[in-house]
Amino acid sequence: MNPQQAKDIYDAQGYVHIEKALRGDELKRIQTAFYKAEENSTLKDLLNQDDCFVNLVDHPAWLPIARAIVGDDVQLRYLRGGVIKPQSDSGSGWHCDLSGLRGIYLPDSIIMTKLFVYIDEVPEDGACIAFVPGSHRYELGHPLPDIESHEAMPHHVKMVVQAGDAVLMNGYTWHARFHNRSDQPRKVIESSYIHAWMKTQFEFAALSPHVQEQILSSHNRRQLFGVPEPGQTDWQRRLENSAPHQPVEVGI
Ligand SMILES: O=C(O)CCC(=O)C(=O)O
Repeated sequence: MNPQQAKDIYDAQGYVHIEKALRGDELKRIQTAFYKAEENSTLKDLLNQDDCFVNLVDHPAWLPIARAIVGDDVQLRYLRGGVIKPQSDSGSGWHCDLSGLRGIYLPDSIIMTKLFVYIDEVPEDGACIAFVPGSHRYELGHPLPDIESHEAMPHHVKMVVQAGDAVLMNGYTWHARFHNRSDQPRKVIESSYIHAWMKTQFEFAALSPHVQEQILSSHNRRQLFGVPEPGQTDWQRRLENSAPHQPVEVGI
């Protein structure tokens, strides 16, 4: 699956499953760093814990897909780890993250796309994320059905994933996390990509000098991590190898 094929699936369904996005030694390294952060209660601050988490932001398995989806002005909104306990009533209920947003025609806009990177497998009875395919095209205000369980949502598709798989989800797609009925905790790294002119949920200044150095040395990383670029407005920002920003003259 190349980035364009992944985007086509995402555009049709409102999500795309990227199988085996991480594997081998790289997956092991990230798993080990994640377990350490879990032990140290630093999952909410992964970027400061290990360079392998910084490297996830521009990872070749999904950044080209996120870039094709969001555009060349893509930037990170946040990145954090999370663990859902085994045998827990930990479902989220069906919802749409962007349903409260006004002034944008969401069925035809990309405002935010979420990325889930799975540290361990999530079995069928685990805390799977599930989607209603195509719901990212529903009209604004389309009501969620009044249902009593996650399972009762018509046409839903549950993501049963392996360690190292990733899922990209349009922020307007109907989705839910199911209760965890399995004996396994669910471990995931969640992040979100937005446009460079939007507000991030992390502070660059809160990153360690070492992490800041990793970011400042690259044009694309400066954009992805929201570091201002002297002489450029946030509207003008583009990743390298993009067509340059061309202001268009309108009106008379
Ligand atoms: O944890 C999950 O699988 C989904 C979380 C969720 O519903 C959300 O991010 O809006």
